[in-house]
Amino acid sequence: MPIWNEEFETMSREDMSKLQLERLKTLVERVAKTSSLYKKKLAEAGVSADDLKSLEDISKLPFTTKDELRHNYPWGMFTVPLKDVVRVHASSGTTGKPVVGGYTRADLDMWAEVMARTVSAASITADDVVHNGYGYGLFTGGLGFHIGAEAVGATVVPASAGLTRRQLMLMEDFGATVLTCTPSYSLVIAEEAAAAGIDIKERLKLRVGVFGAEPWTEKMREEIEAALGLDAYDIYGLTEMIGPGVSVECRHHNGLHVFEDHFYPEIIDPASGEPLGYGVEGELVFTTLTKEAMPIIRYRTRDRTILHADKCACGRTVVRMEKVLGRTDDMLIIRGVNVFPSQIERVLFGFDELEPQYQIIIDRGKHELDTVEVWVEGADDLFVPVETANIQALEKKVEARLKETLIISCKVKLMKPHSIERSMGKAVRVVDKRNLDS
Ligand code: DLL
Repeated sequence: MPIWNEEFETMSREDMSKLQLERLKTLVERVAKTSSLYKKKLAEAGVSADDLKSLEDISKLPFTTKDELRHNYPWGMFTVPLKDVVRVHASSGTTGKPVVGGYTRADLDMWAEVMARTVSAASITADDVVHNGYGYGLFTGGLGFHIGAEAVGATVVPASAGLTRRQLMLMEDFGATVLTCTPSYSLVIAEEAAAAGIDIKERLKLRVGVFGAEPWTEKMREEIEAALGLDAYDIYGLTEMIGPGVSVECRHHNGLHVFEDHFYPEIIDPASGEPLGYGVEGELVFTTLTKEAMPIIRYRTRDRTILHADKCACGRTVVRMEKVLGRTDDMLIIRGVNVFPSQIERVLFGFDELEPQYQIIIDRGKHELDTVEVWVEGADDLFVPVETANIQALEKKVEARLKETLIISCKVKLMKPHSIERSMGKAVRVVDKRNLDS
């Protein structure tokens, strides 16, 4: 498969480091003049561009947090006059104000470039019909994929999310070979097809899917590939950096290639902030090396992963990040015990009788005691005919496995297929009723 930009994607480590240091110095020099936030932060840290002698010196620079972005809502993070900002996007966010991203014309060109690299890594070419089921609008997914697929000359169908039956019809009629949407929505499409008696593998020509914007496991990849008959690629990105286009898998599926000439990645210890090396799990931090409208220094993503620097069999030399392992801030504290939703998911996915559709409901019961219910859908044959004893036995088995892993007890409720509410975008996995007001 062709590499879109050989020069940058296969650059030697030495040349890449040199380029990154040059770009980092230029960035620091510029924000010290154009951003009141960074002017203050750099002065407080007592650092200037001249102190950056090697890339390791990046650790002298202060971090940027999501809270700072929120405090500077809506335009406070921009370092160019608004007349030079030609587009804005925003992440939805469940509480408070959204996080805004702004783009100059040059930023949009850079986005098209990294998205062209992205879709090329996922083996998409001018011969493909790309059915784009990411939401169009403030969310970066729809328009981000749109410009990348157009840049490589593919035929783009800007379907956006929703109206699932219609999506199936369009994919069939237009001969879609590629599907792009959230991994959870791809399963909604598969379910809708099954319910309508449509054999996707027979009637559709899908060969590739590019799924991201939310965490998904290898087990989910297997389910999606089997249900839709395609090769599923993971793509990662965030509004604060650019949207999608930060990293993507190639056909070897051994981590996501980071376009590090634009987004410099680091892994840090989330507690101390100390940089950790390659091969160690920690929090992912990014610096935008080339963005004009909204440059960000050392942004704490809260996403947990591991970086690798060895060359990939595809020929790319850029750093790879493993599939996101979870978030540092999705930790739930239940009856004083730390619980990660990803631990619960791993237990559920260990049972063949269960489907990858679940929700974790946390509430505060009598005597201020937290309760956890795990709702998970069972496979069709568990319910036809309904064998209450079997269902209860399975619930007990899952409860026991969860207790072993989490230490605390959860109540498991086995649900009929399709009974947990589906999302057209990112799936809602945790419903914490304890702090709905915050
Ligand atoms: O989700 C951008 C995007 C659109 C990525 C389409 C991929 C495809 P935000 O809405 O700002 O941006 O959400 C960013 O979503 O910090 C991660 O926690 C999560 N996330 C994104 N991609 C992945 C992924 C877009 N592949 C936040 N795996 C990030 C796990 C992901 N989590």
